[in-house]
This record gives sequence, structure tokens and C-alpha cells, in this order.
Amino acid sequence: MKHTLLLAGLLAASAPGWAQRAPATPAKPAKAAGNPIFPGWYADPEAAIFGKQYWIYPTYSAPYNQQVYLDAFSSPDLVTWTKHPHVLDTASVKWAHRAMWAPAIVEKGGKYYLFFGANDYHPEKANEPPGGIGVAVADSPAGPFKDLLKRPLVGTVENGAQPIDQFVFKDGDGKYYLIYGGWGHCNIAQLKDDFTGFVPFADGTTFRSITPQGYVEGPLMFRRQGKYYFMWSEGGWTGPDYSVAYAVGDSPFGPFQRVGKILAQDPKVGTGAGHHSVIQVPGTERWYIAYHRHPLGDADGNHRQVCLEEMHFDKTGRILPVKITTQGVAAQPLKR
Ligand code: FUB
Repeated sequence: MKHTLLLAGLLAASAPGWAQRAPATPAKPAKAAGNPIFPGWYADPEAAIFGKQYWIYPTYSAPYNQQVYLDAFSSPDLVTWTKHPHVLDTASVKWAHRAMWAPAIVEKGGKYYLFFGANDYHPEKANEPPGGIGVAVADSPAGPFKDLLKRPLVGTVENGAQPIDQFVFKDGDGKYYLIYGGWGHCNIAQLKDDFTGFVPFADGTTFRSITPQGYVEGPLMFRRQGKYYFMWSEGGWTGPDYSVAYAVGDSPFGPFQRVGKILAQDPKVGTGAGHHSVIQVPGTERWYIAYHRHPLGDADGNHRQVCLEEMHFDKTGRILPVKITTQGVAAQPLKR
């Protein structure tokens, strides 16, 4: 879907005296994406850049029993989005039957690995079938993704963390980490090179808790100027107060001291702004935050829509609070 907005600059063109100063060829109006960036109920957007395309992999935000597939969306410029239906489907993951959640994508060695949660695993329930975090692989970011392991990669509750809301972080030394967890607990574990399991830490443990104060779910990590930024969602995802906070550390293991919230509802724009991801345009200091929010006045918890805003840092490296908008971001074609 294409959203085109004429920016305020055009209005200014009618100001007295403008005609004399205007260039002979009027500037092309900048396009803006508009929020939400594509139609439909979607949540937990994982944003990525592969080649000259932006990608977004969201959760299909329907009742759990209908969450049996994942769609993806691609764009050359953040404005025009193409839908890739059912890039992963429970039909190709035998152990997954509902609640397919919060994809995380990584490219390695020419293959694309899509990590996902499935089944809303609750081991305390009688006859609970397997569930947790799985991994699927494809030759293209558009799929089709096929189950890599034929079983969950994480199918147990470790350190109190529900096995959902996975994120894959690649550190500067080439090591990949799975960072995940619901129920207010977050773990980090080092992935094996082929993503089929984990490399235990030197102390013999596999899952290390890095849960910061206020953490609920939806973790994410990135590195900037030698610092590790750890971000997560707080509050309840069905309600208006869902939001995003962050901490900064010197290693992927922290310790992480909560700095504060940077994304939250704006009662004039949308509510429940949370479960985000972050992308940096390669070779620039341009950063974007993808997140979901509820439309104003809509109390259905599943009614979530994917939005995009720019994200900025101050001179000391603090993330500035993000203003949620209806106009979204300007077109940003990728150069390489
Ligand atoms: O979309 C399903 C769940 O809602 C996610 O796993 C949570 O993070 C919340 O966004």
C-alpha cells in the first residue's frame, strides 16, 4: 500500500515572497510512509535490511488459534510495502499449532534464519504439548521458511522465562546470541554456529538471566559506539500502557541498569506503543524504530498495527524519547 503525504513545506510555498526565492524546478514533494505503514492487524515487528530492501516480519495479530502463519513485508524506501504472505506456516512446522509470535530474522552464509515462538507454552498445564522458540530456514528473505530442527530450539522454562519473544544479536566478535523471554524474565544464550543449539558458558550454564528492572518481554540488543543497548517492553500488551524502555551496558551480559522509557502511548495518536525493533541505515547515523500500537478508541487487544518512526540519540548516547506520529517517516531509499 502506498501512502503519500504532502509535507508542510508545500504549504509554505504559498507564503508571500516565496515565488521570487523558489528554484526554477519545484522540488519533488517528499513522500512519507504514514502510520500504520501497511494495512492489517500485525504486531511485534522485526525490522531488517537485506541488500537494497527493508523487511518487516510481524506477528499476525489475531486470536491465538488463528495465529498459524507469518507474513512478511518488503520495501525499497520505507514508503511502498509489498506483502509476502505466509512466509512461514504451521503446516511446515509439525510441533507448532497456534500462537506463532514475534519473529526474529538473521542472514548467515547466504541463508535466512527465522526464529519464532509457537504455542504460548505453559508447562504447568496438564497435557501441554511441546512449544517454545523454533527456528526455520530459507534461501530467500521471502521464504518459504522450513523448520530447521523439527522440535523447539528452546522448549523449557529457564530462569522463569517463558520461551517466547526471541531476538538474535550478533556481537562484534562474530558470536550469535539468542536473547528472549516472557513472564518478566529475560535470558541470553550463545547460539551454535549452525543455530541448532547452544554453546554453554564457561561456568557450564547455557541460559544466563540478564533481566533488568521493569522488564516484561520483547527484548532487543544492538551495539553503538562500543556500548550495548538493551531494550524491552513494559506493561501489558493488550492495554494502553504498553511501552518500551532501555538500558546500556559494556557487554551483552550487562549489568544493565534501566535508563528509562523512550516509547509510549500518546492519547492523541495511539495507545499501547511497544514490542519494537530497531534498524540503522548502513553507513549512516539514521536509525528507525518499528513498533506496534492500538488505534485510538479500540479496546480489542489484538487490534495492533505496525508503525515506524525515526529514533535519535543525544550527544552522550542517550536515546531520545520517540514521538509517535500519524505521518510516519520520509522515504529513505537504500543505496547499496
Ligand atoms: O504478539 C504476541 C505477544 O504479544 C508477544 O509475544 C508479546 O511480546 C506481545 O507483544
